[in-house]
Amino acid sequence: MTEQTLIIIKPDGVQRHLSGEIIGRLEKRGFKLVAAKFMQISGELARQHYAIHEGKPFFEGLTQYLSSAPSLVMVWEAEGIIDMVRKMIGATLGCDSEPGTIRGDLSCSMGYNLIHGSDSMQSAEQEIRLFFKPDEISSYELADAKWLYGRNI
Ligand code: IDP
Ligand code: MG
Repeated sequence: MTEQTLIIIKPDGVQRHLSGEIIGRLEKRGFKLVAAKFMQISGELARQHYAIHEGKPFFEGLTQYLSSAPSLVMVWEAEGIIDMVRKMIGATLGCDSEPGTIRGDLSCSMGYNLIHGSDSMQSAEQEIRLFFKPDEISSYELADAKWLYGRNI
């Protein structure tokens, strides 16, 4: 089933010049970019986005981190993309994530971990709605869709 997921290149990713590297990995996998916004997320929006973590010891630091400098907020689309991207991102903390993953290759911090990716269809829908109006999300065909998504079985 075609899914959409919210991906945020967080402030450390932008500051460390890793936006291109991260987008490159998503593009090379064949996912379709359907929306993007470069913005400094407000404290209020960061709290809404991470509302599920309210009350946890890292909540204040987390929302300060997300709102401290610009982020690149995007929606990517593909069949089964939510789980595929989560696997590409790796474990939550850079120090725990496997080599080959975005965090495992590019980060080693306890809380600064470069990227957010939605973890379920329900959270993807909520998160996308928080950052984008429906008319800011493009609907189009990729010219190479036949080769990317084709199957012989
Ligand atoms: P995820 O980004 O892998 O989905 P979540 O558990 O949803 O991880 O946590 C949201 C964000 O909160 C993480 O990406 C990370 O930036 C931060 N975070 C999570 N756990 C900790 C922690 O134990 N210490 C510091 N920051 C944390
Ligand atoms: Mg999460």
